[in-house]
Amino acid sequence: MSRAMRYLKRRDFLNLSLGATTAVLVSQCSRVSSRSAVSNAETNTTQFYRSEDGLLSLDLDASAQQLRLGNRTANVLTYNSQMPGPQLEARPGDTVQIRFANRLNQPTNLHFHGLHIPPTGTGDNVFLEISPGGSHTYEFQIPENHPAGTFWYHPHYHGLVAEQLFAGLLGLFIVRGALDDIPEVKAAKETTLVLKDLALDRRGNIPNPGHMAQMTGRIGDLLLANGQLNPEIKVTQGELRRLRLLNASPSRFFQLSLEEHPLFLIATDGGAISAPVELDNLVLAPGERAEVLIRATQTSGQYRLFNTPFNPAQGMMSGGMMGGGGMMGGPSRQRRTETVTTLTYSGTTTETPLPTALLPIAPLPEPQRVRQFTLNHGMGRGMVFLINGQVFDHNRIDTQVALNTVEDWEIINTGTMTHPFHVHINKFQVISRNGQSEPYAAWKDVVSVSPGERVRIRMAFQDYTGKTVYHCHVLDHEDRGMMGILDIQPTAHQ
Ligand SMILES: [Cu+2]
Repeated sequence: MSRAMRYLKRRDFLNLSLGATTAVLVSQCSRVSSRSAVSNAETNTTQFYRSEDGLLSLDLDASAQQLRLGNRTANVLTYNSQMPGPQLEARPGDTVQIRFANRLNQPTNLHFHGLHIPPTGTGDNVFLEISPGGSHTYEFQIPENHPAGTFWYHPHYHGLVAEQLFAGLLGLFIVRGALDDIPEVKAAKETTLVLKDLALDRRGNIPNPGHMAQMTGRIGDLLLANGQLNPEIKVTQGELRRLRLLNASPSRFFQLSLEEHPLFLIATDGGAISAPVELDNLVLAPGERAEVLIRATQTSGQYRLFNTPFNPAQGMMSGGMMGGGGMMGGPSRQRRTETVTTLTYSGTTTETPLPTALLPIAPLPEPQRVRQFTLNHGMGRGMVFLINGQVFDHNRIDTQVALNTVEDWEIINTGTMTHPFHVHINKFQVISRNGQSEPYAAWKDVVSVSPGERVRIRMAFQDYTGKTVYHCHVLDHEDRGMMGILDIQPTAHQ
């Protein structure tokens, strides 16, 4: 099917679904209403938007919808009636225009996770409040020197971030560039895998997260890949397959391994690494992305991509502090190994080799300043999560930096749970973890910091001034205070 045809089909469906969307809006319930009438398996078909002649332009709305999930119905929140939302693709230098409409019954906004774009105005402005029935046109340019990589968009309205993402509001934003032009990478077939958990009660509604979620964040027992349960990926013997992976769960960590196939890591949050790194398993914290190559070296059969239990309290600490998935380790349902997706072999093709080199990662200059950020939790009105002893305050600037400077930030976890620390707008490199350097250089925008760890990251503040945020990407922790405001000042004012 051509892109234009797919688009037309989608438009037809969207027009049909508008009546149901309006019915949901009438509902006063802040949860997704079970009265919405749409039930169409086609809603699981991802819509694609690619830039043309340097422009990526689209309408995007957020609305409550009823989707099919296996043999059950799911009352979820969607972008353009889809979960995940439309996949957006652009190239460095392109202009992006997104005419966004809020058809939810609560405020929302959009965050473009990982993109290096202005944090203000019509850019990656997380301080915007788009009211129910309101709209906003996001418009920005992706810089000419922006790395190729796997980025994504989701709501960032403080207090509702975990709830809205968990309910289904997310989509991929892919930037294509130099990584995609490396011959072996270009020759590889590409499959995107958006991993996200979900919970549904017997009526297909998302249940209240409950008491445990105050600590661990909300965790669902359904593991979805591209909005489906254990979808099949068809591969051909000899081929090289590129998987773009996103952990879009608000709180759940994934630990992935593929039966009989090593994973060759080629890119992290911020794009390519310098050469493929062979991994037996890959841990993705909430918000993290990775791209891996898989050599289809088997001849036939089916091979499962497993998610094995990962205790976010133990994190990467050897032996673990809590042992045996104790209270902080999350609900027991996290302790089962589950299949995320299944590779099925059929046919044979000429073998594509692995690339030997990817893209160099230049070290950042020595920092002008070092700051400390201590992560912990405490009791306020229920559980609260703290950075340097404080909960988030809209009216307080926590950290002021100067444009065109380099800083080291030490993220110190004195609590009992792992916190994936995320900074908006500028990517960083992890310099050390408890004094030890990382096994390979990589561009990151999320870094997991386990209990007792001290992680040093190095960041250059480039191109854009204004206020933005850093926060824990266990989004229930963020909604409960673990966020700070970063103000990037013009150099002249320092
Ligand atoms: Cu956290």
